[in-house]
Amino acid sequence: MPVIACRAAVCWEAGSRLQIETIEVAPPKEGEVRIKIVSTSVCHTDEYTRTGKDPEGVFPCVLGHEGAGIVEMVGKKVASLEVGDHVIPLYTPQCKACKFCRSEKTNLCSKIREMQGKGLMPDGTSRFRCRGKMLHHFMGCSTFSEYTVCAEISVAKVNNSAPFNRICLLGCGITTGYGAVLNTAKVEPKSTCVVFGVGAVGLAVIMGCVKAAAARIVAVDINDSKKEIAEKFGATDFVNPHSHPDKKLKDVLIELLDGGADYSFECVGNVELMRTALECCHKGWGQSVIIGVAAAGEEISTRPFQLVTGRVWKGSAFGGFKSRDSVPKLVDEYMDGQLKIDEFVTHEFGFQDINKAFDVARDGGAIRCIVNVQQ
Ligand code: NAD
Ligand code: AHE
Ligand code: ZN
Repeated sequence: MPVIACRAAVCWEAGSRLQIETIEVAPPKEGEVRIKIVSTSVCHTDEYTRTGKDPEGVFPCVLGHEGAGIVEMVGKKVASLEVGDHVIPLYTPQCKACKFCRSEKTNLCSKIREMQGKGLMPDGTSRFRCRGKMLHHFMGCSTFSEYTVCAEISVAKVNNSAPFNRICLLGCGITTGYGAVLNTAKVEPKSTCVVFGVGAVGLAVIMGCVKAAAARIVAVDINDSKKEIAEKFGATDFVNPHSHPDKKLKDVLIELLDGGADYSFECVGNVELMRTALECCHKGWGQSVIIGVAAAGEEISTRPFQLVTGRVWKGSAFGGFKSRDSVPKLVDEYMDGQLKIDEFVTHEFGFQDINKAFDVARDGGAIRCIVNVQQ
């Protein structure tokens, strides 16, 4: 069975910049497929994991979880995918059989979650080697490689006329923010919403709030340059906390929204901001959804009275979408002009320049940087 030698961006240890290496990618085992990745992007979670802050970041590894490509080889007993299918790898799989998949209440399939968290394929081994060493997988996707191997249940087959360098963004950020509004919060028309953090996830939240016909959408970011794009997406107000040095941010927002928000969304990963996001919610009914990923060991806190008086704290992973069922539909929505993706793309690089994509993502100026892996 052919092992492929190809280029991949390897993160050898926590904190290191990625290195373009020639790696060996083994053929897919039973229930797996090998995918030629065409385009990928850098999500904040890749950068956060690269720094070593995520306990589930296991090194050396091939990072990346926002990608799109073409099935190159299928393993035994793969029934739902064929060579040549256009696909998006999914860090939240959908086996359709586990307790979680059978419940309408969650999208958190548990079938392969344990091994995925250890950076391994479902059988507890890796398909990647480089310089005589095993490389770990990441989030079941490892899209920073010309070829990767994923479990069949972690792959969505999509419309084969959709552009890879756009739909790769449905592998995480856009789907996450959009679904957090429509599936997790279920925002109603005329609601008031606050979105903390205007990155790709925050903008997708704004897009979801517009779709839900929210009356007020307040975007909060410490970077004033995000005001323009937030408003372009449909934010009605922009608040930079640094412009109110003498006031608590939650008081600024409560005043602006006549008692507080119906819904708030934390899209940064800052535990202090998560508290503000809960406490700026309206007494009696306000709901706050945590989307941001906080570093290992960090905890959230608030006075229990905040909850006793009717505020609700929730969280959302992959926008609450049942992944294999939903991602193909989102691709179709994009193709029909119903869902924005192009507007999220601020930079585009060849694979050799993947570290530049990390640099601009870190600088805060970028929304999403596309990396075309085959270039
Ligand atoms: P990003 O880095 O592109 O955007 C973050 C934004 O937050 C930036 O505009 C930045 O200026 C702003 N910001 C930073 N500190 C701030 C503060 N104190 N107050 C207000 N704004 C602040 O990130 P992203 O890729 O959009 O991801 C956002 C978060 O969501 C990350 O924590 C990421 O790990 C997480 N995430 C979670 C899921 C999930 O399924 N739950 C999926 C994707 C990403
Ligand atoms: N591994 C971390 C938590 C990381 C985390 O929260 N991941 C999000 C996706 S981030 C995508 O950019 C998620 O959906 N988690 C659900 C899951 O099952 O992984 C930790 O703290 O241990
Ligand atoms: Zn992500």
